[in-house]
Amino acid sequence: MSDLKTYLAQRIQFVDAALDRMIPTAETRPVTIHKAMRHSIFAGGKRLRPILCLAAAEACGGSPESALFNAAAVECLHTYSLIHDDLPCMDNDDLRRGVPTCHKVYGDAMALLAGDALQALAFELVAKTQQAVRYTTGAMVLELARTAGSLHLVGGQVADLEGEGQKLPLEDLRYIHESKTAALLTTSVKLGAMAADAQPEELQALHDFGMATGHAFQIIDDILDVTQTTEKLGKSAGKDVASEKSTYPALIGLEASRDEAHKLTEAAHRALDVFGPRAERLRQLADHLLQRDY
Ligand code: GRG
Repeated sequence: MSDLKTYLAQRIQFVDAALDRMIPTAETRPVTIHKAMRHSIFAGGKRLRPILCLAAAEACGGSPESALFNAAAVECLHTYSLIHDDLPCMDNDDLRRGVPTCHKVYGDAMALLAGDALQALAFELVAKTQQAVRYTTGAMVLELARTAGSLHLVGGQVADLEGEGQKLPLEDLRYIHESKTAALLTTSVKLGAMAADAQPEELQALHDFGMATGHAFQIIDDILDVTQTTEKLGKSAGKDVASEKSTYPALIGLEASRDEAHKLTEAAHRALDVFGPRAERLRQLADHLLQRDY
């Protein structure tokens, strides 16, 4: 097995080449919208969700190619959520992935539409995934739809916006993390597993893995917001304090937040026990998310 750094670099290349093929070119009419979509997609994200999707497919005995449409789909959905989250009517951010946000370059209307188009494209891509024995393509579309909607991503964003300026109980914060962050990470691994025709107990294990890893991921994200610079993160640091958001560091402090993220990563490892050595990459990825510094 290649070392994690090489693996990540190769996987980013593999995913980026697929996205390049699957998203209309910047010369496709109307060019502005395709330029705007490509601006945000190719600004240099870490590609964690598609990488997790492909690694989950492999843990279930499938090929990365079988899950490639689903992997590209989760990146498109994720990028749509970032574009909309950055709009002036939401978090109002100028910087994302180290470059000016979509609306700063293309204006609010075009950024809104670029997000809309990426979300539609995400569903188109899942719909192109070949069905497996246990999972129809419709079941995969349903998996993404539930996560994108008001019970998860959108719902989490609503609770997040409504919670600004308030000290939320930890239970509410957990709900926000599960909805706006862990749900899409979970769907990423599940869509990889479904494309690879996972056994039901493997799908359940990956659900548990995704929720634990996703929760840890958001806690780390909140820690980085107060401990890292804007330059390092490629997005504005210190936003949570400025917008008086409840976060783990704000509610329980940095050390206890780190402990919590560690415990969740241990739980993510335990969830993978059913796979034995086949899930080694997923274990490495969970550790990588815990140790990341941007
Ligand atoms: C439906 C508009 C809308 C929003 C849903 C997902 C979300 C809620 C908002 C996006 C912004 C945000 C703070 C999301 C939480 C998850 C998170 C930390 C995203 C950043 O993910 P990374 O670090 O980003 O993987 P890159 O740029 O590397 O892909």
